[in-house]
Amino acid sequence: MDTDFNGDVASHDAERLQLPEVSPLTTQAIRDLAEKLFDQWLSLPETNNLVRYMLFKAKRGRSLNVSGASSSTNAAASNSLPSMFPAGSKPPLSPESPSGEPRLKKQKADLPALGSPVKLVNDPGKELIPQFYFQNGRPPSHELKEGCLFRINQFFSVHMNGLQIHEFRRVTKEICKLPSFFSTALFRKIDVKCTGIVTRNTFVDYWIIGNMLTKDIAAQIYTILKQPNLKYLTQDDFKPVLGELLATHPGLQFLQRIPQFRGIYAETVIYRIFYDVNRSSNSRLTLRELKHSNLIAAMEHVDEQINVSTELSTFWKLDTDCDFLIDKESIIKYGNRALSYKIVDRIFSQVPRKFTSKVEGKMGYEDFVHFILSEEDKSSEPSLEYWFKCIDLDANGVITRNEMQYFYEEQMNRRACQGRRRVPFEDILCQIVDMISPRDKRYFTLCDIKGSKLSGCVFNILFNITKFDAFESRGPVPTRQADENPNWTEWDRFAHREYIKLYADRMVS
Ligand SMILES: [Ca+2]
Ligand SMILES: [Ca+2]
Repeated sequence: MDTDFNGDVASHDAERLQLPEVSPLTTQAIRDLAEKLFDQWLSLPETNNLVRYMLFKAKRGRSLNVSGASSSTNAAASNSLPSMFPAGSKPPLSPESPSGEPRLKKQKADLPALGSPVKLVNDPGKELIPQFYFQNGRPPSHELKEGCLFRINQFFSVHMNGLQIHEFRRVTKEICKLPSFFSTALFRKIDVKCTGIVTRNTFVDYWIIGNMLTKDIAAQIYTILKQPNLKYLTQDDFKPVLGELLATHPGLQFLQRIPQFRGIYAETVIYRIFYDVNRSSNSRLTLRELKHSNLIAAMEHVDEQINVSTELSTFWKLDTDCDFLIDKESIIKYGNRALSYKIVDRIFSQVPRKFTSKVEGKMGYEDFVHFILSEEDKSSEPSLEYWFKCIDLDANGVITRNEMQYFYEEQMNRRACQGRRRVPFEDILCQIVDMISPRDKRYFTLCDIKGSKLSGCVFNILFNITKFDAFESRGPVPTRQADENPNWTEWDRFAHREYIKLYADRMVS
């Protein structure tokens, strides 16, 4: 959850909060810290249980009965609260300072510094809050630390002078429990002085004293890959890991023979990671996005090379002048001229996503990967967001009848040119509304679109004539292939078809 504080701070009752005047710089630092604290608190298992419990109670309309909710809070304030709090109950509030003293002053007197442990409160009436924020990460328990040290000592006892980079993989796998392709990145992170050696002490400093041991795998990866001055991961941060993965993965041996192909392969994998994980599409992968993803699983299955080859081979087929760019005409030819001019116009207006290509009117390879993943698997969330933006002509966050009609008209005319019956928009609209079942029948929100399994078909009706025809002749009944591989996504099926085509071409030639 990204907390947006814009404007909120100013609207608080400063008297009530008893906050001293602070400079804007300090305010920003406090906001950052508050957000960090909130994240940390939110990630605790106890918090998860509490929130789940409160949701459970709220859903049943029971009083949340949270300790700390003051019975004297005035009724006017509770009237303006969101309806998730049942009538009569109050959201948890911070208790008032009993002495009426400004809270910040009191905190300064009692606590040595921010980030230090919250002191035990002697008053038995007050609830004791266990420390949940540790400025440098949660320190390991005694048992965990001793267990890890034992394994480290055992390992380094036969490598008294330390380990070189090629000897470090076992440490990465067996002690850090990380995939072995993180070995080089981890080694370089520890060997800050570039000595080419990691000793027992430097490793203990980094892994145990630095509290890496207690982080979850997402936070470990984030810490290892991140540049020290940034608060997010960039695509470049993944290059060393991908390089190592592709060089060592048994399923990707074929790449050893074509080194120039390896770079582009690594790039494709990075683009796909960002397509799936970086949901804010700003090329800045945050720890929060990383925690919500199954990145490690995705990276471990990177050997499903047929998928990656599909993106590349399709790109090459379309890039007939070999300038590594794709123009509008090429996308029109995509999928046997399946897409309408109107939708291609929207893509090239960069509505769903701004192109990374620096050449006007042309998409680069990264842009193409986003396009093809969205086009070939319309069951994925990034794809639904991509096409939603295309259809939402006025960008007001809802798709209306007129917006759909604008796209459908071209489809109807194309079908008429093929001698097919014209299906009026009104008839199609009824079907579409049934398929989406929106909350309000006057428009579709992104939430409605994501909530229906048939949204992909709706988008095909609006701008992909080949898939529209296929849908009409077959209906939304699962195909035989779908029955055989129920876990496959639309993308897997597309990649499989393309792979068979490629294989057949190779056999012929
Ligand atoms: Ca080209
Ligand atoms: Ca709209």
